[in-house]
Amino acid sequence: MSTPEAVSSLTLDGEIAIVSINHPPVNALSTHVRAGILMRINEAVANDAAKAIVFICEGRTFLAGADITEFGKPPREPALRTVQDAIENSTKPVVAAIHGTSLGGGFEVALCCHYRVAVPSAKCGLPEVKLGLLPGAGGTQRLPRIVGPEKALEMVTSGQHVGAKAAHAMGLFDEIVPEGQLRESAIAFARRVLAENRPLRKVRDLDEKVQAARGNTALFADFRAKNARKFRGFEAPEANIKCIEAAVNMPFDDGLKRERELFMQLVSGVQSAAQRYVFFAERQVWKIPDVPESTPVVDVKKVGMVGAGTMGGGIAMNFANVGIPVTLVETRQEALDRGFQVIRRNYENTAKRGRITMDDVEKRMALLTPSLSLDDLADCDLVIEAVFENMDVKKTVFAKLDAIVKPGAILASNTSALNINEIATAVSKHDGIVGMHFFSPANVMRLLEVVRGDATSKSAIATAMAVGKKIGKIAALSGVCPGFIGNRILYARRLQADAMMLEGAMPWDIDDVIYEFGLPMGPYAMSDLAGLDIGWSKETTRHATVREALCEIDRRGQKTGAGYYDYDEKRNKKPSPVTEGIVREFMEKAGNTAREISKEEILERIVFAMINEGAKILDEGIAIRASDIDIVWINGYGWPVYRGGPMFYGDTVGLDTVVGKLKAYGSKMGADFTISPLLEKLAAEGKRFQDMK
Ligand code: 3H9
Repeated sequence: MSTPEAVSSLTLDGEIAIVSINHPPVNALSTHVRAGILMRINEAVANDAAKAIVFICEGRTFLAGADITEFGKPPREPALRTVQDAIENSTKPVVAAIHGTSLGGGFEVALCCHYRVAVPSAKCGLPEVKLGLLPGAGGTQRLPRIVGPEKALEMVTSGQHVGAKAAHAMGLFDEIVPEGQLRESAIAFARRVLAENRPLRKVRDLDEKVQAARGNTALFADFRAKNARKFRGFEAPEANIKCIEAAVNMPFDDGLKRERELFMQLVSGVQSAAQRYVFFAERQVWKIPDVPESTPVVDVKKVGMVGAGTMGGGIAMNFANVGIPVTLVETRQEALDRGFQVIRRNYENTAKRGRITMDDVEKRMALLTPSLSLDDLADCDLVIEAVFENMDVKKTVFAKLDAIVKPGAILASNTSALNINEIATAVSKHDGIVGMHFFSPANVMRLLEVVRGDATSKSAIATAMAVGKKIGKIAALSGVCPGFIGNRILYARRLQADAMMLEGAMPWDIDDVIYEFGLPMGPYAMSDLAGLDIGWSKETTRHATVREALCEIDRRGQKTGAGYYDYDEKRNKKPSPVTEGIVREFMEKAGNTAREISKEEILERIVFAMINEGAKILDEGIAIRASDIDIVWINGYGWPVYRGGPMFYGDTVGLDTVVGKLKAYGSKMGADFTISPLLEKLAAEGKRFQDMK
C-alpha cells in the first residue's frame, strides 16, 4: 500500500532541494501523490538550507494527470488546487523537470511551477477532452496566458500531445536540456535562476495575450463553426471553449471558478463516464486471460499478402508504414499493377496533405514487392490471405500455402464472416491459422478483429495481437461465429432496420435516427457507400428483397450514382422516389399497411437488438468481455465514443428497461428473435454488463 512518504522524497544538492515523485506506472496524481508533493514542497520551503526547488519524477514519465480511477468517487484531501497553490506561492523558485508525458493535471501542476525545463523526447498536453472533461486544475486559465487563446483552443479541444520542440517555441517549456541529463540540467537551471535573481514568475499574472483577445467574439464563433462537424454530439469541446472564453474575458480567479463549475458538470455526466470507461476498455482489450504476456510470439520481419485488391493493398500499407517488408501476390499482372497504383496514389495523397514526405512515399513503396507466385512467400513469418470471400477459394489458397511457407509461420485469413475452423482443415498445421479481420479502408480503420479458431495456438493469437499493436491497430479477440463480433451485431441491426422498412419507415427515416444518435451514417447510407451488390449477382437475383430490386435496376450504391438514395455529382444524397416506390411494392407484398413509426421505436428496436446480440456473443464466449464488444463497435463502425459502445449504453439505459422494451415489441422483433438468457438474468438481478467478472 502506497503512502505519501513512500511515493515522494526530498533530497538536497547544495542549496537546491529536489522533490521527487515515484508512483508507477505513470505517476498519476492519486491522493497519496498529491499529499506527497504537498508535504515535500512544504518541507523544502521550510528548509533554510534550500534556496530553490527542482520538481522531478522517477520512472517512465512526469505526472501523467489526475488518477482517472478516482473520478466519480468521494473527493479525498488534499485537493489538487491546494498542492498547486503550495507550489505557485512558494517563496523559493520551483523548476519543473519534465520527461515522458506531462499531461492533464500533471501539466497543470507544471504550469504552477515558476519555470519548466524538459528533455527533447518529452511531451505535454491537456488531453482531458478525450475523457469527456476539461482541464479542471487551472489549465484552461493558465494555458492561454502563455500560448494565446487560438493555440489554447486547439490544444484543449483536440487533446493532442505537444512535442518538446513545439512546446519550447510556444513558451510552455523554458529550456530544452540534453536527453538523459534532466536532473543535473534542472539543478543547473535552478542555480542560474538564483544567480541571476530571476523573479518567481507566476503564469496566472501574465495578461498580455488574453487581453489582446478580450471582447473578440468572432474568434470563438469562427472556431465553433470550423469545428462543428468534428465536435458533433460531444459536450466536452464546447465546455472547453467556454473556459478559454472565460480566460480571455474574466479576471483569473473568476475564470477558475467558471472552469470548476463546468468541470463538475462534465465529470458527473454520462459522456465523461463513457469516455473514461473507453479509456480503460482500450487497455483491457489486449489482455487475454489464458494467453499471458509471456506467451512466445513469432518475430514478424516479413509479411506475405495474398491478394492486392482494395483490402490486400490497404493491409499491406499498414506494414510498410512501420518498416516491415511485404510481398503481395496476385494471380494476374494486371491486377497486381492496379493494386500497386492504388497504394501509390493513397500514399501520394497522404503526402499532399503534408502527413508524410515524398521521400517517405518512396521508402514505403520500396518495401512492397509484387509477385505472381505464392512460392515467393516461402520466407515470410506471417502470410495474410485477402482473396474473394468464398470458402472453396480460400481453402485452395491455404492448401497451397501449407506446402510453401516455412515451419512456424503464421497463416491468417482476413475473412469477415467465414468459419476459420473450416479454413483450417485445408492445412496440416491447424494451430498456426488465425483470423485477422481488418476493416475497410484497412490503412485507415483502427479496428482489427483477431479470430481464434478451435485449434489456433496461443502463440498465433499472441503474434496476431502483437502485430496489431505494432501497426497501430486496436485489436479485439473474437471466437468463431458467423460475422464474428462486429458483423454479427451489424446483421442484428440490419434485420430490425429491414423489418421496419416494410412496416412504414423509409430508409432515410431510419438513417436519420441513427445519425442523430451519433453514428456517422445509418445502415442504408452505409450500404450505398459499400455497394449494394456485395454478394449479389445478375444471374441469381430473384427480386426477393428491396436490395435485390435496386441492384436489378442498376442502383448499386454511390458508385452507380444511385442506391437507396439518389446522388448528385458531388455524392450528396437525397431521398429517392424510386426507392420509395420499391419499398411500397414490397410492403404490399408482405401484406403490410404503412404505419407511422416513431423515432423512439426505430432507435430502441435497432439498438436494443444490438445489445441483445452482444449479450449472446458474450454468453457464448465469442467475446471475452462486454467492453471488447464496445471497442469493436466504436473503432470499426463509428459508434459514438461518448455513448461508450452498445453494451455500455445498455448499462446506462438499464438492462431491465432493455428487456422490458424488447418484450413489449414482442412479435415485431421478428419470428426468429429471442431474448438472450444472459441479458434477462442480469436484468432480473439488477446488474450491468460492467458488473460481470
Ligand atoms: C485530469 O488530469 C483532470 C485534471 O485536469 C483535473 C483534476 C481536478 N489515471 O496507457 P498505458 C494506467 S484527467 C489512472 O498503457 P503508455 C493505465 O490504465 C487525466 N491510471 O501506458 C495502464 O494501466 P494497466 C489526464 C492511468 O505508456 C497503465 O497506467 N491525463 C492513468 O502507453 C499504463 O498506461 C490523461 O488523460 C491515469 N491518468 O501511455 C493521460 N494513465 O497497466 C492518460 C494511465 O493496468 N494516460 N493509467 O492497463 C495516457 O495517456 C497514457 O497512459 C500515457 C502512457 C501516455 C501516460
